[in-house]
Amino acid sequence: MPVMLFACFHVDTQAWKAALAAADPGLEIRVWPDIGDPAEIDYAFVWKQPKGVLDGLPNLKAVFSLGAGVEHVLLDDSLPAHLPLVRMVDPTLVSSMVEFVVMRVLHYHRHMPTYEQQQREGLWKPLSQTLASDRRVAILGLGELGAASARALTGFGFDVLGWSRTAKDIAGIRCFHGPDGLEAMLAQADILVCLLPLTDQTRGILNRRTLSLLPAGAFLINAARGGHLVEDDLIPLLDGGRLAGATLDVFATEPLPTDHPFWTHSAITILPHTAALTHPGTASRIITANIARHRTGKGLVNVVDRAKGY
Ligand code: NDP
Ligand code: OXD
Repeated sequence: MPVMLFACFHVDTQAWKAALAAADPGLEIRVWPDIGDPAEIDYAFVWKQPKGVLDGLPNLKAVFSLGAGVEHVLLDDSLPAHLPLVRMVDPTLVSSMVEFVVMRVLHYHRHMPTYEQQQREGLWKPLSQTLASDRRVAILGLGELGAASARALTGFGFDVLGWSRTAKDIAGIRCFHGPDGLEAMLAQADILVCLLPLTDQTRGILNRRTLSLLPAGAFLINAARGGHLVEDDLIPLLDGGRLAGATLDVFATEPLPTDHPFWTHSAITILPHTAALTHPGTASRIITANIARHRTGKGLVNVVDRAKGY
């Protein structure tokens, strides 16, 4: 019977244990720190784990991340260099993120911040409505989440732009890549959505310089990682009118400290890292199917490329 170390933090452990057991009754789950004999652990399942949880597991065969983003594992020195690291790729996660992105893009597109302010003032004042085809929505990252969000936005008729590391050709999306492509795209982005992995190349990519390339009055939606945004740069850009608003789901420090100035800024919407939550039921079936592949020698899917960092 394969044994899995469960070292996922800030999640409902009982719900996950039940979902994993339902997906594969033959998988034994050991919840960290009660791991029993370390030599019996075959697989580890991690999320927001303290550094070092993967130390001293001589027969570990693969590590699974509860999240699509894996920087939390790659930064942990206890991750053995030779082991496959598998990230979460789940259609349920993708559709949750698409909902989130569409929700916030429509919110800004349809002037909701202004209407909410007008309501507070008791002001009845219709605003002119920009056509979706005249609203340029740019997505940083055209992977599982970015490409699906881009496609969904084209369904509303938005002018959708997307940026990736490698060149892409996606029907209905104006695709950019590389550093030059980034600048060209930012100059045309009325609403900018970040769905990049956090790597050495993307850390701090949302900063005073790059965000100043956006047309004045643009909106930012960061649903990727707090490390993408240079937090100190945001409020001056909002107060100076370069940016009109920001939706932030992720932060450099989570939970966001109670005295952080983002909490009280009227142009910032804060979410507690819930843009797309990994669903125990669907994700457990995906992980156990992947383990079954591994055990029959077929090879794991969704293995992270350590050199790229995602
Ligand atoms: P993928 O690995 O599928 O896609 C990543 C995309 O980013 C690819 O298009 C890739 O380009 C692009 N990219 C990576 N590095 C660069 C770079 N240096 N320059 C330009 N483009 C780059 O990731 P997912 O779509 O599955 O997830 C994206 C991120 O979303 C996760 O890493 C995670 O941080 C975040 N996330 C946040 C959640 C939340 O609730 N807030 C939930 C789930 C994920 P290329 O295609 O050329 O390789
Ligand atoms: C993820 C996340 O990476 O939830 O999946 O942030």
